[in-house]
Amino acid sequence: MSGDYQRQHVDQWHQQGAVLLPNFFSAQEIDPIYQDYERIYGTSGIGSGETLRVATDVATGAFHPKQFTNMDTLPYEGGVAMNLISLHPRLLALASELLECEKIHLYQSHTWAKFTGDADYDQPFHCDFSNHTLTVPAEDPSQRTVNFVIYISPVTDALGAMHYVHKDDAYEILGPGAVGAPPEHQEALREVQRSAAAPAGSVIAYSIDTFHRGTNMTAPGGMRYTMTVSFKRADNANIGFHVWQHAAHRPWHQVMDHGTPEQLACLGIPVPGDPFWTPRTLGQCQKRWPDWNMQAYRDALAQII
Ligand SMILES: O=C(O)CCC(=O)C(=O)O
Ligand SMILES: [Fe+2]
Repeated sequence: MSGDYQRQHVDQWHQQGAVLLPNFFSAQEIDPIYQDYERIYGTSGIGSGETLRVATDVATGAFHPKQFTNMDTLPYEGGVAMNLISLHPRLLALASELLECEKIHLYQSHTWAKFTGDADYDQPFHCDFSNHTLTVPAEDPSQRTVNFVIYISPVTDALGAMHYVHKDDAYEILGPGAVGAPPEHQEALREVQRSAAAPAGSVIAYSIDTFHRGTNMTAPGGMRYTMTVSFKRADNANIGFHVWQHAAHRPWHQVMDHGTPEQLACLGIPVPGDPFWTPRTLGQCQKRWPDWNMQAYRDALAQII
């Protein structure tokens, strides 16, 4: 890590549970991904493009299956940029820094395209732990998660920017270490909420114990393209979301053929020099992925035997 700027971000993530990183990725890095999203999801939804508001018995937003459409999981039916952004070296460096650990795993990577009118995207404040662990968020920050939302298109408040609450504000309302926000406290949390609105290429980093919520799309004909990308320490079996190995029929070659050993290690693939790599496993793996450049793995083995 270099520079005070990043140190300040790391400190803020630790102290407040969330940090917004405007323009983390350049336009050159995001443009090809935007084009893939445009091809895959289009630029308009299934409805009129007018804001949809679903009346619920709570005035504080609700989860609804319609919010969770236009999503896909790594590997993507897009180019190399789209397939490797979740494992971008700068993202990995930041996740390692935040988790205070060199060995980290990518445990979640999904796209999400939202369109005004396709759903009422307003959610109550919550922490993302109920489908990331069978337990609760750890007290030790390095046993928690780093969750990134990458903005592929600009995200304004009218385009459903995530809203979040700093830890000290949340704990003042809910009590220290709280991970749930009952309906009677939702209004108070809204009074101290912050918006994660930012340009395309920006990233919001939060964690498994950070209070946040999705907000509704109100810009007529609006669209929001994001990717959700989450990391944990490699040795943390308490956290999970996707099982990469399960998606054998998906376009893994985009990741395998272009990922570095460091990037592939974040998916659980043993690094060069790991005892997993023997002449036999090297040969069989190269046969399975003929275009994977396995030179680093071969070189490391050659040094050992
Ligand atoms: O998409 C967003 O802005 C946040 C959504 C969210 O927090 C969730 O679905 O858990
Ligand atoms: Fe969430």
